[in-house]
Amino acid sequence: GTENGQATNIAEQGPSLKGEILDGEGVRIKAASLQLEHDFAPGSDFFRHGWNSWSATNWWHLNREPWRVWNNPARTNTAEDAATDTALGHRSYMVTALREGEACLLVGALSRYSTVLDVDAQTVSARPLEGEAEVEWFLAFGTERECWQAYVRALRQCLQISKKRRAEPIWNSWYSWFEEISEEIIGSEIRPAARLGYKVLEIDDGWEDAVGNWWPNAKFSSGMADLAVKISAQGMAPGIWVAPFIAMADSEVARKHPEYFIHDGSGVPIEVGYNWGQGYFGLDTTHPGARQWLRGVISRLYGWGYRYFKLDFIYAAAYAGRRYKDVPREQAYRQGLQLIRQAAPDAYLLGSGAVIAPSLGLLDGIRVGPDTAPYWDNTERHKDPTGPGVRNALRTSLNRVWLKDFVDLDPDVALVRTHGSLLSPEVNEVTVQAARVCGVFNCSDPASWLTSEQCEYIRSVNAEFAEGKIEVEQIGRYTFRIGGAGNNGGGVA
Ligand code: 9PG
Repeated sequence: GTENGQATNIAEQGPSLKGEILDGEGVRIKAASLQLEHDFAPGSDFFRHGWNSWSATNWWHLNREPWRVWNNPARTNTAEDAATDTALGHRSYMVTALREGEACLLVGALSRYSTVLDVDAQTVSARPLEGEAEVEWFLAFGTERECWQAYVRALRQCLQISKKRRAEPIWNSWYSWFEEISEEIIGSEIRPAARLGYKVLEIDDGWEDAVGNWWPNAKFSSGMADLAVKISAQGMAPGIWVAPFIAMADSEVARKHPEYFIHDGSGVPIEVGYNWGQGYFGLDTTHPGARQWLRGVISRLYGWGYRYFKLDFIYAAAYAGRRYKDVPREQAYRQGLQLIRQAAPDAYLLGSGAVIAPSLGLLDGIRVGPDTAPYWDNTERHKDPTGPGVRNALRTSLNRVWLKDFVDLDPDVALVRTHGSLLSPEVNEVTVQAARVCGVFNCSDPASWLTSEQCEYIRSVNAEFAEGKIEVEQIGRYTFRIGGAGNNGGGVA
């Protein structure tokens, strides 16, 4: 660590420190930054944890090119932290680890804010994303399992977070209808979803006038309150998708109030990501006018009766750039989330495209991987581990199961249907098992696309999740024993 510019060699602090690291409980060091020498072999496994929900996350290898989006700057801007992304070396956020044989070294932060950890053949270097004067660092040495257990224990003690809510089974419109939804289509899904035992019906992207114009488009001419009433009448919580921290350049708020957005220093809003065939701006959640606008948007949706919010693309509030108040960007992000919480006090808040570390304690659930799709992989997206597909979604989500104590983990929808899908029934079943492992069952399959056996299966899975008694025991890095009531006698996934 460095203190007043002086480097402190922790190895010289005596055998006691080394002993603490070695006993598997770990050791804490307060410092602005850390640099450690390691003697792991050049081909050792390396754990890369990405910055936001969609960011590349995997156990990888030190002697290979870094695990990240390689060839697409627009996607780097959206799915990684563009300000710190690098092709030059292995970079992780919040926590990293090395593993050779049975030996594992974990270096992580006990912080509400993101940290940047670089690993090369000789060293691990750790620093805060935004230059806090001091971070509490955590080091553990032992087996991989001991290291993660110790880190989770320390993080729990440090952040004092416990889960408050448990996600109930959710039907979501995205992975079947995408933007083609209308009030007729949503209306026709309500009764079947209730009959299959879903407890939340979430209307995803496609209802709004435009991203930034958070009122219904012509396909929802009866208004959104009407659907909320119909969903509630069937005993489900009405859910809605909204991306409150972004707006398209031609949205009303961006045209009238460019000053509400993160800018380049001269007041010109900057592009903080790219989707729907265009770039978009990021809300400056420290700007009083922007805050009032945000409160208005969330209160309106809450007022219509929505009690489950899928808050999407929210990393945008933490994008590097200039703001009204000169506060660290992840502090601005947290202020934005706190405001949403006030405006929707008893709603379930799911964050997607969420920055992981600063979301802990504020969100009920977090999407822990990129989008899934009704196919396994898309080879046109070569070297983009953040692109849609079951493979990418499962890989990233299962590498984040250790976050389970802090927040609900949404691995994205499971698929049961065989209609309108390239997936085999075997892969479908893996997506359901991933839902059990992560604890959140989300599905977009319309009842009318399913066989009666598939309907029956979803009904039993929904009952299992509604009861909340699924027992999951992790027995390996990617191996879980799944038991508990109702799971057809359990099994190993
Ligand atoms: C609606 C969708 C669905 C989906 C969300 C989100 O990295 N990206 O460029 C990227 C783009 C879109 C995206 C995810 C990542 O999809 O995850 O569930 O709600 O928006 O438009």
